[in-house]
Amino acid sequence: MAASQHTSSTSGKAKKRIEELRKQIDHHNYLYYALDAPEIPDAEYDRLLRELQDLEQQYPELVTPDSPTQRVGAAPLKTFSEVRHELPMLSLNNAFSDEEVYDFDRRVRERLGVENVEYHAEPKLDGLAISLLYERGRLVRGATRGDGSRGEDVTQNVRTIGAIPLKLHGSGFPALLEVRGEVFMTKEGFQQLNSLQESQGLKPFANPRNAAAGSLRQLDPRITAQRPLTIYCYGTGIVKDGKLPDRHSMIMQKLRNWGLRISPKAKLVKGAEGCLEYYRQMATERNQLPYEIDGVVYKVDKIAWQEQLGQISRAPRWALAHKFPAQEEITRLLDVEWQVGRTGALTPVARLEPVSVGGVTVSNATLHNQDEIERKDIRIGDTVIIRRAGDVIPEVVSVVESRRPTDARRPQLPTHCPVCGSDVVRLPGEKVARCSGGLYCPAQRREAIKHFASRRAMDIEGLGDKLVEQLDEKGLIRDVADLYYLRQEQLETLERMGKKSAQNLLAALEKSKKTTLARFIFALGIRQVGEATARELASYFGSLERIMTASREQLQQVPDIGAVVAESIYIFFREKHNREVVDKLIAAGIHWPTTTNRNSGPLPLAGKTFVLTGTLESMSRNEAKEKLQALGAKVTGSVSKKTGYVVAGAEPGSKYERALQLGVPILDEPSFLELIG
Ligand code: D41
Repeated sequence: MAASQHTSSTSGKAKKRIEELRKQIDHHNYLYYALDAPEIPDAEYDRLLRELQDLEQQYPELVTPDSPTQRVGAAPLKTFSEVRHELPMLSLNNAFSDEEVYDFDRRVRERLGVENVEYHAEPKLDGLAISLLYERGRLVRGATRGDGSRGEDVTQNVRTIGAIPLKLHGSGFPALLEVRGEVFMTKEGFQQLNSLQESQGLKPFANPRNAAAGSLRQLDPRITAQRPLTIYCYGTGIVKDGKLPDRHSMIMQKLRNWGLRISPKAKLVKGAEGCLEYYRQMATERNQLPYEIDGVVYKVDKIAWQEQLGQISRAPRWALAHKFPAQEEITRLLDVEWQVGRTGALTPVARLEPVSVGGVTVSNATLHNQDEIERKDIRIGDTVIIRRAGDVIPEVVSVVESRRPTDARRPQLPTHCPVCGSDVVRLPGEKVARCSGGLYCPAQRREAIKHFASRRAMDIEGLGDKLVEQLDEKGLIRDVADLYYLRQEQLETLERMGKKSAQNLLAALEKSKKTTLARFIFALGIRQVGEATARELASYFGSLERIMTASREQLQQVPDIGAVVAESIYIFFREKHNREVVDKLIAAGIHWPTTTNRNSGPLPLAGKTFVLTGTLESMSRNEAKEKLQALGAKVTGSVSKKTGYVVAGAEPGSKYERALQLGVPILDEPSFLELIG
């Protein structure tokens, strides 16, 4: 009796802690995914999750299906079962020209008998459409769009995607709510996945869309769990026992408040002119976006008008996809050259007859590696199809074999480095051939320096490719640390370098010394360590010293770091030359804020601007303002593109409208209270 009493009180304590942890983790998920405003470093989040996992392992009877730990991936399926969409998932009509957009707007206005129509304009993501069904706020089903009427039940896979809440946040949602959205992969996630695929000898994916589709339609959810999938929601399907706002833009804001991710780029625009302006804006931003889009979508904002317009053969009359021009072209392969990269890897580059692809002249394209050339059977002289996708380097997709000239010849992998003449070696099991010259090879040295200086690494403004080549040629820099020991009079001896530009460069170098640990680690150019891994390392270990001295096993404790990456980091810091360069850099004065500890870090809302509108129930506007300011936020009186959030209480005014127009996120009172803790 005494023993059992003891157990039940311990498990009572555990139950309380478990509930507390789940609440905290859900809160941080909401801030991270829906609001894109994380409050704590990844490492701290991981600690919470690990504590919860440990407790649940100890008390398995306390595990619930919507616990944040229940995302790891269930057992594999034999087949997917079929899902019928109660409300069909419609398709979109396409437009390719301004005229078609004017026609669309004219038809809409004529049918409605109105002069002006407001449209909700959104980026069109290149991913995979899915349906998420929430019952009393719990995710009960995820399904692919399929043919619009029937899709596949991918619930187990969808549950592994961190950006999809297992439980809706806050309150006020309908008892049954179907949310629709596009699952996709960021460009960075795609590239990392492909290098991983290649390092494991697996076939790389052709583009982020295929990678996303292939990952979601996996019979083994444990594989899906390892893929960098995310989502933006763009609409709703079935809704029961509850009401949604009467405008699409407001529904989107509601979805965000319920913890779902919606595009921060969406905006309200007026008429065809507004649509076209948005289209042009997105076309210029396209390459800078972290994910691929293939156009924009316009939707009549008023739901009553959407209903009035209805649909015609499976596509709504109230929506239009305005696509960017096709990005594939045909041209001739003139020659293949081999470029030496930062790690010595030889990459075959196609020299092409120049051709315009989606408005950009392309005369070079990547051929990836020797195996790809053989697999696609590409020969010099061939007519080839090339593709340009976003900011990715153009690639040769395939050969038009019927147009092959008789004298077409196979490209040959050189036996010696085209830059330094060292032997080219291809290790067994590796996909790429490498120059064995190491940092004696000018190409490798220069690439390492360019990478070090690049925007996402040390961000040394004005240190372009040409300058790096000159500095290297003159022997002024032998490694990245030498950059910080350059002197004004040395710089002035360079071509096209006056007094002023030399001063500017020195100032930029000085400025770059103040950095972050993650940037510094990334800048070192350790093989297999991209930006995301560098961030993980920085937040897990917190100091350079600890990263440099970590064992292979300790390195593998970091989320997403496996044996291969751990080995590469370990070896890098055991190399004498590398340690010397690091010491020399630190001696030059490179520094970063120590510890990512929440208490000593910057205030959570620093740099964010808020605008308050309407009446809050729980506090006066002044109190709200003070609370925000105490957290580092700036509170202003008018909404602009730079506004971070609009907090809307009851009966909000014109600021609310303005926020919708500009696509500024709107927080309702419960979400606001949660944000300020
Ligand atoms: O970003 C997208 N790919 C996207 C797709 C979007 N932003 N909005 C969409 N809206 C719809 C309607 C208007 C029919 C609800 C869509 C899609 N449909 C869609 N995605 C795949 C097929 C249709």
